[in-house]
Amino acid sequence: MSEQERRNPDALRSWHDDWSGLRVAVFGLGMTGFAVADTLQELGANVIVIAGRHDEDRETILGVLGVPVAVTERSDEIPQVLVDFAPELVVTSPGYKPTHPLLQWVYGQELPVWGDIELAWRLRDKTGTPSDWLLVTGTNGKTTTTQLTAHMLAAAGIRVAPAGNIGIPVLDAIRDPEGFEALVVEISSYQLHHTYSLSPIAAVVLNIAPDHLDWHGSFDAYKAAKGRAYHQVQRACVYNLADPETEALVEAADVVEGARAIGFGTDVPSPSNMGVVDGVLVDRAFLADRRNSALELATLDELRARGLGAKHLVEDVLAAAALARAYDVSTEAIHAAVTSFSADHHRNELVAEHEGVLWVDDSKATNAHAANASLAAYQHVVWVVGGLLKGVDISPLVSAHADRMRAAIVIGVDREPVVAALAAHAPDVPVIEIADVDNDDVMPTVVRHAQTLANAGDTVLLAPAAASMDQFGGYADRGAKFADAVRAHFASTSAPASADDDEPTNDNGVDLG
Ligand code: UMA
Repeated sequence: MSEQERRNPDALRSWHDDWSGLRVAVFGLGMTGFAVADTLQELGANVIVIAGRHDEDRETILGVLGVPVAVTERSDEIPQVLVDFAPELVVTSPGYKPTHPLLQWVYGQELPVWGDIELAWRLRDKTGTPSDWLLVTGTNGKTTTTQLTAHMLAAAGIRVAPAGNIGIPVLDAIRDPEGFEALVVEISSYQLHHTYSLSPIAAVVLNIAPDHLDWHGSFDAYKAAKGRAYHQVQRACVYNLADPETEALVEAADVVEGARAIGFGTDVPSPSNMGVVDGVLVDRAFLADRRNSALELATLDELRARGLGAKHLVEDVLAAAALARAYDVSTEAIHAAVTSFSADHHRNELVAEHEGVLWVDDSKATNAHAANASLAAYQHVVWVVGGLLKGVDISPLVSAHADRMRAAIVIGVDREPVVAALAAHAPDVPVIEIADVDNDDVMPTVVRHAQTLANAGDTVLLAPAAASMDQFGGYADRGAKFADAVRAHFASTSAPASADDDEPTNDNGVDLG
């Protein structure tokens, strides 16, 4: 098929445009690939799915819909069926690295490559008026901030849904029969890499630390992807006052005329920022007289009562409030949302307290940056660490917290660099390596060792600074297995305290709930 016979899909910018017959190759058959193929099929496009793994259920459904699926055994092979199909557009799943041979082939063909979120942006007018979008990205805190923001908009009576990397493909939200006025889209760096035309009402990059370097190739490339969140923002680019990298991304962004930069942080805010004054979270950005006054949002005590007292969670609340305020949500609605919010499991969740030792599941700490915030919240820890390191050097994290470590228990496939970092930067800390153990026995073994290493006043902290897929079904599975193992271990001796009992705090007064 020659170049001339290709349609230009860039002209397609609405659900109601004519997508029929457009030849689209969809890469991946996970959550994303399925939602993309299903949507495009509904629009009458000519779709083929290329995937590296079988998924029986999804293949069956697509078979019924008449969408062909080609599962390729070898990732370095360009399937002939794809070449013959001569796609006019490729929509790729976020798991495919740009260096993946399939994408390399596509780039060589000079074909447009969109992510599912680019497609969803163009289709967001399915039920009539296009939904407004608020974007949330960052290395850590994305999911909590996305949930908080959606909760704030809902408290203001706006029909809103959280979507995206949080685990709900945006295309699923777009195709809700009733439609949504607003979507709060958690967007990962992978997803941002293939977005071009998004123009959100507001966006936040919560923080930036090296992560996913194996996917992006370098820290600079990762930062560049994150910076795309601010592209064409209409009203507010929200950034972290404690993280100059985020401000630099705002400065470099090409935004809609009139869009403002709004900083958030836990110090007293200057005009145009969100911050904390005498134990009260305040908005000094979205009011007329910001030189002389500020609007109260909630108190730190109210946050603590909801398990949101730790510094990084206060920051998430401020960031969410900035997005909501940019969307004209009232301070009353924000207050109502914050005081009724429940954080998810596996985020600094207290699993048990036994003989003065706290057992905490922060399995969501899948990278060094998140583990850093977690380790900083406890005085003395037996640290359960390791998994898939994703190409990140863990040494700075070890050296920053060596003095709080009672011991380290190292799990996962990438144990060697963790053990080496501990030997180099925490030479006095006892290290136990969990090797040659079935995946189901990892956490019971961890718990047995941890109990012998922890003293009263210590915290056994699962904050692995690594992804989980080497030994577990995901961070939630890893956290659940840890919690189950802790409970099983103590079941015979005494009943563990639940996280709902008297709200324990660490020596710094930070809530663990
Ligand atoms: N595949 C291959 N080879 C590859 C990569 C993918 O064959 O090299 C194919 C396989 O068919 C596989 C499918 O692609 O079954 C999986 O696609 P995917 O890895 O893109 O995952 P999805 O199921 O589509 O889920 C994705 C996000 N996953 C990733 O970015 C890895 C989910 O984020 C997201 O919730 C979902 O889309 C809906 O938007 C998860 C995640 O781990 C939670 N995100 C990372 C993070 O938060 O750190 C970025």
